[in-house]
Amino acid sequence: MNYDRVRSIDPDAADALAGELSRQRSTLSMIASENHVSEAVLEAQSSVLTNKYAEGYPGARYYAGCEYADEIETLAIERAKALWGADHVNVQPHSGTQANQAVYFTILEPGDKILSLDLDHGGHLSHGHTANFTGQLYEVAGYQVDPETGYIDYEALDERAREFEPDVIVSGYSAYPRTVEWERIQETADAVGAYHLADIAHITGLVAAGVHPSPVGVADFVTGSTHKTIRAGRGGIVMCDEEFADDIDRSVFPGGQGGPLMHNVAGKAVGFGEALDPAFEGYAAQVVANARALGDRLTEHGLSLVSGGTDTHLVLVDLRESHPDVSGGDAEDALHEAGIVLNGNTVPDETRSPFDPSGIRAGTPGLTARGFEESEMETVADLIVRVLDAFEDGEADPEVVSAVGDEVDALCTDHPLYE
Ligand code: DSN
Repeated sequence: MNYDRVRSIDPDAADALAGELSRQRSTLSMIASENHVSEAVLEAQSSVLTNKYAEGYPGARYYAGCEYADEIETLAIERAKALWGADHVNVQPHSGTQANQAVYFTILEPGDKILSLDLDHGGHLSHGHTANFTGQLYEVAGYQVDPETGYIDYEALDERAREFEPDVIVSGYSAYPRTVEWERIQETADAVGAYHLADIAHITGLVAAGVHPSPVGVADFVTGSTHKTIRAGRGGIVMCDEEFADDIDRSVFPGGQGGPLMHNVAGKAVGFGEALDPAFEGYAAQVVANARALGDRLTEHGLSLVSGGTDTHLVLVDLRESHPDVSGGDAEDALHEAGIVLNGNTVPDETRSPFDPSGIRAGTPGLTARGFEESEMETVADLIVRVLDAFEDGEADPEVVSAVGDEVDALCTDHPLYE
């Protein structure tokens, strides 16, 4: 993989592209929402379909010359149906947020009510945050995790729903490490006459592989992204029953988007095809086993995990007990310096700020794609703790950071990426 053609006309852009390739090769990507796609998906995403306008849907486009766009989109749709078992799938959303937007546009009017998990308890901006269109167009109330257990407080959710009478309850989260009980939320939605949107953006691949229960067939709408635990390149999807199919399609295009990004749809087709291979189940199971190994080892070192562990691809560490003088932001910076790339994250009942929160979130999809297994995740946990323990007066000892960086280099060399 090189960027010679770019370099011949644009050395600055080539430097940035080559720099990013080198960064991914030489660091441990542990941002829970990121992954490394296969070279086949990369090739599909950088294909000539980037040149094609294809407003509409297969067989009913607003432009000529869409025969291959139709083929690739149909492949993506059929493969998605096989992976998740939904009646109807729209593969055009540019991202998970655009997938959620399509659902809101289908079922809500401005001023209608959304009930969703608070952002600092693991929710997502597109579930009703004031900085997002959802918080500006709709009335939003929050539910929370139980402060004692870190698990969703389903009883409190039910009570809140009965008081607030939402039009939609949103489940599915961006920093929640535990299995979601879709049926319990559906019972509440039924009791209050609300729709149920399950946003499985983070766990799309885990659900496809059957290592997390599926909300398909339970919730009215299921949205997801295609680049986190499933390795199909950037984008979103919406799934629903046949009864909402036409409305969802109209809400995606022309309601919320223009022409689909057909090169991304091609990436989805190829990535979904890869996920239909039985080997993908092994990958997804390893993602979870790796997250558990990481979490267990961090706990052995005295770190506190929100909910005490994980059932998914991520762990959320609350640093307040073990490292009260280290903020999530400072931890993120020092670990980044050592080549471990994760993010500072808010924790339930956050006492700092979203810009410099009290926790760190770490995920295993990317390292698992590079072939890491449990024993190496334990080594990674040891490295993370060495950096956290090296803090004094708000700064990590540079010698420790550098020594950890050398060990990160060795791990990366053992697990080459895009050779
Ligand atoms: N930005 C993603 C995450 O990190 O969870 C969600 O959109």
